[in-house]
Amino acid sequence: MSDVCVLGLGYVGLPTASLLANAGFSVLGIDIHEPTVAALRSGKCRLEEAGLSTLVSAAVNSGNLIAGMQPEPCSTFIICVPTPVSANHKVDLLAVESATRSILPYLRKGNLIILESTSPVGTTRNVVGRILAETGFEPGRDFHLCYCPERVLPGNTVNELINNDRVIGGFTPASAQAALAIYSKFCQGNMTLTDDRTAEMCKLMENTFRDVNVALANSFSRIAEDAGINAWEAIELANLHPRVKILKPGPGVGGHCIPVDPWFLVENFPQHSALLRSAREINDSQAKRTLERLMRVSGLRSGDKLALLGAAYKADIDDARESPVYQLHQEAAILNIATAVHDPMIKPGIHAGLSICNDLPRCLEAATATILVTEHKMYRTLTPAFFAKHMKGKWICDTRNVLNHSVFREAGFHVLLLGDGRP
Ligand code: SAJ
Repeated sequence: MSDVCVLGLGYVGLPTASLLANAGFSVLGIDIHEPTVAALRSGKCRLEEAGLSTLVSAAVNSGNLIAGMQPEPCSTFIICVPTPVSANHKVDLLAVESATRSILPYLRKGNLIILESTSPVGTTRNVVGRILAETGFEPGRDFHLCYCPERVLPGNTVNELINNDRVIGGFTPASAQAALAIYSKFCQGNMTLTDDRTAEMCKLMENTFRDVNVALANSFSRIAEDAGINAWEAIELANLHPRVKILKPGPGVGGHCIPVDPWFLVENFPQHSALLRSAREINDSQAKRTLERLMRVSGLRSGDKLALLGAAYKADIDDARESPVYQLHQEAAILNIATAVHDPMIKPGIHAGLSICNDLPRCLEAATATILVTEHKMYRTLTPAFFAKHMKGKWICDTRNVLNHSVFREAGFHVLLLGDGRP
């Protein structure tokens, strides 16, 4: 019998399972995606994260981490499955419900069940707890139940799983203590105990805080564009104030967390969520606005080709989920502008209906304009001569303020910087 069963071997479940295995637990990692299970069985890591493949192979080689598609009796079950929102911004808890149901035949008295997936307030007790209670066991009395959110920044997952502080929310104080005993085996950050509902709220507040702050930066960039000011310079100067830390404007907010999680609060508390909803709407309309602005000033027209550089939702990661590149592509398609999408980190192919290539000259070929969507390191090194060799037109829109604009302008390019309203 394994000590811990981790359900969901994604960006959080896989490193968590590996860290627990390397800490000496016998771990069973479960996923419904057969290739993910097959890869783990052969010690391979399908995710690009610093230090993760070494961690995974060490865990598998030690014999402490095995993979499967069905749970087995275990002392602890950790649920790390996705909680997306639907097109109308309603939470989809199907994966949480189904992972919980898969535990039902194996639930024993004294087990500890932990939900890590970001979830609406009340999910741990009202969804996970209630499903598990179908066995006749009661949470808090017969088994421990907890909500313990992760806080890892994709791209730095392993380091942050080990070093970040954590909040551990127990349905009962004894449940929180039981989870603390597990996490303290690999987490070196401070761990603070609370109840499950407060921990759920805390996670939603963290990501909503980030979303609202990016929306504030995006609002400032829009005002600066209209006022004829460079928002980047104004933000840098405002940040010299000891209590001001304005984030960076950009083409929109991507990833599987920040554009999703605020909706969990908006859905359940609409009467108090005007600011949250507005932030979501601002961030979601950045892509459309960027394209419209480029079309207003450049010669980009229906029938032209537009190159989009960067499909990952942020720099130097291989994750395109909810990336602003999708909105840019869709808005361009509505205007009959063909797009070619390049990314140096993402495996070439079709990703959620979008074709992504890693051949930059081909992406730029015959393009009238280029939008730099993601600030990958490699894009910072590109020279005007490289663009001039491959592009047809001379328009570059920099949404991240990473290119050397004066060098590009001297070479005859028109550079449109997001947030810069100076003539
Ligand atoms: N972004 C900006 N301007 C900024 C900062 C970010 O436009 O100044 C954009 C990024 O380009 C990206 C999006 O926001 O498209 C989200 O990126 P991020 O780095 O802010 O966050 P994530 O989604 O990679 O990770 C977040 C983190 N949450 C917070 O910082 C509060 C992470 O700690 C969470 O663990 C993660 O969500 C999660 O799993 O919930």
